[in-house]
Amino acid sequence: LEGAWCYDSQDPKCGPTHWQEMASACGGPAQSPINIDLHLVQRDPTLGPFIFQGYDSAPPGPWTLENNGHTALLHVDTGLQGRLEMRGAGLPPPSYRALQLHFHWGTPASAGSEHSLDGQRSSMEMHVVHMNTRYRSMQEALGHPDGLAVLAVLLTEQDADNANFSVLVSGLKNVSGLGLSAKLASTFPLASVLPSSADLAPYYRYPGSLTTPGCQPAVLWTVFEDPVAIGRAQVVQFQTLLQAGSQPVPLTNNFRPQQPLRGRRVVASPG
Ligand code: 1SD
Ligand code: ZN
Repeated sequence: LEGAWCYDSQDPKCGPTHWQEMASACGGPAQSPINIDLHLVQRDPTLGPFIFQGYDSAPPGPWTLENNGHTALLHVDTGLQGRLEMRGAGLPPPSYRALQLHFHWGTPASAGSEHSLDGQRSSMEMHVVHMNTRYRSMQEALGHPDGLAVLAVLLTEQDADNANFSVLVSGLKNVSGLGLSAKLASTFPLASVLPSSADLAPYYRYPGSLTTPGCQPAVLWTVFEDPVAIGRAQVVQFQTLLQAGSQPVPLTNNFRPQQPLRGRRVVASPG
């Protein structure tokens, strides 16, 4: 049912305008990503800080990096020992468990973030996907508006590499083709790739969806206001991944077009 979707850069015949033919929710309400119009955002004094558990140290691992033909995806959920959980920040109890992180990017000439602030897109966007621990499976979580919580981090390009991404970026050469996966040389603290002092960092919150088919409206989105830097050469490593096994066609512009708000409210963390 969801096997045939793609981005326009891969093949316009299965691009975002066709997603709702494969997954009807893609044409439904509460879709992501969106532009965040800072003048329309309301501060919500009840939104507290995040409480991150396990994000400050490198968990046991190993972590597996995968090229799934749509993105580079790092599996960070390695069971009980390295359990990574967050709560607080206006999220419903009890907690959300980190499952994976992945990226959206453009081309050397164009930005590739999914969200934007006042129309400003960033070079890349990282999503850290979390599942509500009250649900037993991804399938169950996808049926509830609070099933997932995704942390979105806007990545802005700078000349120097960001050393906190170097283990991950080094792994990309081992997953150049579709369907390849490889263990990372080491794990790293999740906090090291989030904005500094992420528990207290300002953020925007809105109810939305997966940005890929089936587009289920099951995501409480957090978009951090502060970007994280990434090196120009590191961005190129993502843009060099291939979208198929053998054809040398690079995977680029793997972001969904922005979706209408349709009456939703975006709120901002206090102060
Ligand atoms: O594109 C991802 C997809 O790879 C998968 O991780 C899904 C969650 O199961 O989430 C979407 S996204 O909305 O985080 N882009
Ligand atoms: Zn994503």
